[in-house]
Amino acid sequence: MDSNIWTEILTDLEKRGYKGQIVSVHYLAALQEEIESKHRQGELDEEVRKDFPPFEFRPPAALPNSESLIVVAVPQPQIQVVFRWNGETYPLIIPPTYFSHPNKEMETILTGLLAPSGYRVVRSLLPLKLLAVCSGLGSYGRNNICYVPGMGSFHRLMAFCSDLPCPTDHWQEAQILESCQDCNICLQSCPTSAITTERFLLHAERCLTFHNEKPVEVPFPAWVNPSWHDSLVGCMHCQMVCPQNRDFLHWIEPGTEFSEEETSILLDRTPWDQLPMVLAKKLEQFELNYIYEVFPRNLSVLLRK
Ligand code: B12
Ligand code: SF4
Ligand code: SF4
Repeated sequence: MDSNIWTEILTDLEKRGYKGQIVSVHYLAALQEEIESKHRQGELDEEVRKDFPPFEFRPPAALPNSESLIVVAVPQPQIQVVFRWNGETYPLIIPPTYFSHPNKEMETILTGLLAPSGYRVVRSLLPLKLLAVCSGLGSYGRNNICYVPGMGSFHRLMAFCSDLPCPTDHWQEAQILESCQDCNICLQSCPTSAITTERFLLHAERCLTFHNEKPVEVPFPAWVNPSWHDSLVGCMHCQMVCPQNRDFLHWIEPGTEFSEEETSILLDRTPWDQLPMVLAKKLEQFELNYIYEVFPRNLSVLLRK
């Protein structure tokens, strides 16, 4: 009976173009141990660790009798936003995952599937790539990003706890893509040398994304070369060169456009509450309000490079 619901959920997700996997809640302990062992071995930079969300390695208080973890991958495109500045047109990329935040929508879908059988779901804050890979949903690329068949690395991961009993007990060691065995293109194209041969774990403190996701008032470290930036936030170098992403690279959805006047207001790093109402609404409409804290600084670098 429960395994029927389990199959129904995964089939329903696939019909919607998503992919999911369900594992026992007992593996929360394995996830915790894996992350903490990296900490004990001194492999996690302190500044990077401070940026981790507060992972919850226990069933959430809202669902203490959780039995399973559901991890879902939702395909995500790159978004192109156009800025007009000094008579020039600048089309800039927002990488997958920054634009759309479908967590609530997914919770509603899963609730709709589980509620008729009396089960519930609650969103869970977990190390998502590790969960996805150990559950069998995807594999790590050498660039430390998770690849899911049919989506490459262009997807958003999310996780939920549920009181739905888990009928099978599938868990595996973290896997690397087979195609990485004879390839290191991402390593060669990473401008900051965050991907190395000396260890698998990313040197996240060197990753450009770590630095260009900081608030506008934080200056870039002196070693960051302005020419390395390729996106309004984040960085696409190690994903764009990857052969496993070949089929997804051209999935670019149009975002909005900003006039010379609007671009100038953004470049001035105008505080959110002082933005003209129309511009604030436009940023909200295109979900750029989520990254407003960070992108005006990156924009200055990109328009001047
Ligand atoms: C903190 C964080 C960052 C930090 C630090 C990244 C890091 N590597 O930790 C920074 C700001 C740098 C960052 C950057 C990016 N991020 Co980020 N980030 C996160 C966050 C919040 C936590 C990640 C985490 O758990 N780190 C802890 C480390 C220890 O875990 P790990 O990276 O999985 O590392 C494991 C492996 O290295 C493994 N391992 C060790 N040795 C070996 C050896 C072998 C052979 C194998 C197979 C494995 C293995 O062990 C480690 C776990 O202990 C997640 C959201 C979430 N809740 O999970 C998003 C998340 C991982 N980020 C995401 C994205 C999209 C990005 C960027 C691509 C953004 C961009 N540039 O456009 C970059 C990618 C940079 C990169 N090359 O990895 C997506 C990834 C989606 C995907 N397809 O995988 C996530 C899941 C957000 C989401 N909801 O979708 N991110
Ligand atoms: S570029 Fe090559 S090594 Fe890097 S993740 Fe893709 S297949 Fe693996
Ligand atoms: S996101 Fe950019 S800086 Fe970070 S590992 Fe990939 S290529 Fe390197």
